[in-house]
Amino acid sequence: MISIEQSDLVTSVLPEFAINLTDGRTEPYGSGLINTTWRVFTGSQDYILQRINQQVFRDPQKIADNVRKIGDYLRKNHPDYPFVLPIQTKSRQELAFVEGMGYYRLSPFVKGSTSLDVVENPDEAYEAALQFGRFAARLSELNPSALHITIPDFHNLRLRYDQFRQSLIKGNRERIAASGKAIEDIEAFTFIVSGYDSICNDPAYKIRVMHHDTKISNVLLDRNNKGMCVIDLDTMMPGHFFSDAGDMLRTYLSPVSEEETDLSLNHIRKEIFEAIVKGYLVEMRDELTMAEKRSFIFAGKIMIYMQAIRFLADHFNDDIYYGARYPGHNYYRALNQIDLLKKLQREEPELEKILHQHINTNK
Ligand code: GN1
Ligand code: MG
Repeated sequence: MISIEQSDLVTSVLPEFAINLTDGRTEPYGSGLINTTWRVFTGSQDYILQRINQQVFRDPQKIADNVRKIGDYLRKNHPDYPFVLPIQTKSRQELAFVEGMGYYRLSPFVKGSTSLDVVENPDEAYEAALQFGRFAARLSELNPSALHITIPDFHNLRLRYDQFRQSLIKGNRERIAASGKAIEDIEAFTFIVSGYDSICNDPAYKIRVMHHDTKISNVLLDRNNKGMCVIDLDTMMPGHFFSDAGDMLRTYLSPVSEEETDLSLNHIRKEIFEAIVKGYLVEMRDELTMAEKRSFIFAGKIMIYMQAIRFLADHFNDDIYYGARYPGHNYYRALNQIDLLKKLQREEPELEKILHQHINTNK
């Protein structure tokens, strides 16, 4: 990964954009693992600057095209939706390319907005789920194939599983030898991969325009903690409902994140589950098929399992994708996700009851 000097951002990157940011000061911002983000302070309006990770997004222009397409669609069909328009470059592009420094995009920081790193209460989960549901519902008439696929096979669980198997063959022998229990746990959940295959072959599970990164920090809230809109459209592309619903379950249900190594703190909060279901269905009740609604919990399993195998495979592959801030970082992240998956499985009967109450009512 190349390291970017903040002074270079001000002298080489910000001048590419069609607004005057000569007085800008940048500070690292957020907690994303893939792109690098800064907040640009100007004294009045602030901005969010992001460098696109080209190892992951091989063709950043596809992101720019998608964002433009979605922006145009919303402006035409849902002008009330508060879409955060990116700032164009001097040559009217959505991305600035700077030789030796990569691709950047700039958006206004929405005044009065905040975002959260963890879901603390059901109201927050409800607001976030409602926002992701609203975004999906607003885009439900946009033909998914009109969008580029910005990361091929991003949530292809079959492929992720094959990649995990590959990492067992080609990966770091010492790390693999020390991870017997985790590997065994992963193998005990392969029914999720088969379930995923069935979903992909069943027309009752539709191809939709999905966000693919529904973590809480991608929702902007106003001063009263009401959802305003969603952000981070890098992975807006055709997909299945489980990507968005499942990643909300993965990242909101537990009071601690995937970074937590004290697994006794990981647990499933049923009231948060209920809030996610309620919030999402406010917007998506008429959009989702019955098969999709019934698979809400399975969506969570797919996404938690996928994250567990991605982390563990990366550990075996010497952390080439996610990086590691301490020895074994991706191993512990994987253990966290395996633990979460087991706990979700344990609570499933209770969660099913809650789910069915909401599917069967017309609230
Ligand atoms: C990555 O960079 P960030 O934090 O938005 C990853 C997601 C994972 C997440 C796990 C493009 O997202 O799929 O769920 O890390 N994004 C990509 O924290 O790989
Ligand atoms: Mg993201």
